[in-house]
Amino acid sequence: MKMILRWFPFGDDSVTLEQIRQIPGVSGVAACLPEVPVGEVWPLETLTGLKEEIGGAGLEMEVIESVNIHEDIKKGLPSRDRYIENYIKTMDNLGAVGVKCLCYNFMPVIDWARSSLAFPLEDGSTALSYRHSEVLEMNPVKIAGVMDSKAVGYSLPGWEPERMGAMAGDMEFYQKMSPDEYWNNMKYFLDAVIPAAVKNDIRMAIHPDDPPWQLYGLPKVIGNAENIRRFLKLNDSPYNGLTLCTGSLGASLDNDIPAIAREFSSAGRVPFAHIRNLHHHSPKDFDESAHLSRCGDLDMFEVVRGFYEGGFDGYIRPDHGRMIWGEKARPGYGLYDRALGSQYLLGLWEALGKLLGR
Ligand code: DNO
Repeated sequence: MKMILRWFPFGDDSVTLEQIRQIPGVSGVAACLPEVPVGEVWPLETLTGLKEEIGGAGLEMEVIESVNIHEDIKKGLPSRDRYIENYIKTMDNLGAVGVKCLCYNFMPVIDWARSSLAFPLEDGSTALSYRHSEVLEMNPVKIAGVMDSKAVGYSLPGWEPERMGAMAGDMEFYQKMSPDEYWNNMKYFLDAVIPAAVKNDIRMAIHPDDPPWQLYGLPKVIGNAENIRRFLKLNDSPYNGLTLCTGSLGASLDNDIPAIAREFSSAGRVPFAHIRNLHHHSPKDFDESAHLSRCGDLDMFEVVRGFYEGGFDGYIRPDHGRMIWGEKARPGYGLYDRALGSQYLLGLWEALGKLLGR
């Protein structure tokens, strides 16, 4: 298992590589190139430079997060082949710089949704929060504006400006698409890219839908164990895997997160885990809490035990953190609370190792 943190290059992050290097037990970062428009090839020279920068700080760049999928692929349009070709070229470039895991998602139009990016918690910290009725009241175009205005000057992953222009039309397009058609489009993509994943030794890791329930009539696909099983069967290669995000899946109280972690880790299909906790006010209203079990609804010992006993040997990131100690940073991605979360998760991992042996 390797503990990493998400990091945004080219000055688009308040957190520095030097700071990340000083968090005990953190060996690398999940990097990205948000400035490359969706559908374009991630240039080898830029990736090489990025790897050198990260390596120069004593960290690894084995995970890349959010090589976003062009909407035409999700829609199944004839132009998808061109975008898939570009995706494969990007994978070849990632393979050339030693990337081992690629986290992506197949959510239509919007990546993740929250009603607040700085909801005040009782202890004076702030966190991302979700109130179902508020999210429903905002149409997706409005929510995009809200997300942007609250991002305190940082780009928000998944809310790239180029997507926003086409949003209204995309929304309409999906209203007419059947869930099976959407699944077929996913299979078409997987069957095309998995051979490139095998060739480059890059494990593909799809991120679950966040939240894991339907919004605005859009197809939602990866939200529970049954859908994950169906997804993994679409292409049975071990290179077709999952980013097991405990916060996204855990938003639904119907999901048994320790069991999900155990089942899919045992099957060898979890190259990457995002591990965080949530506190629910009702089944569809929650705040992103501190990582500790007592701060949220997930029993983090049992969650981590599920991964451990399932033989998980991928990458973990503490996912999001609250904003604490007056930090000013990209919502969810400050230094302090993620560093605390990483130490807690590493502590649980060490204890499990000593108790259970490995
Ligand atoms: C949100 C992130 C997601 C994730 C993408 C991967 O906090 O976990 O934006 O990076 O879904 O493409």
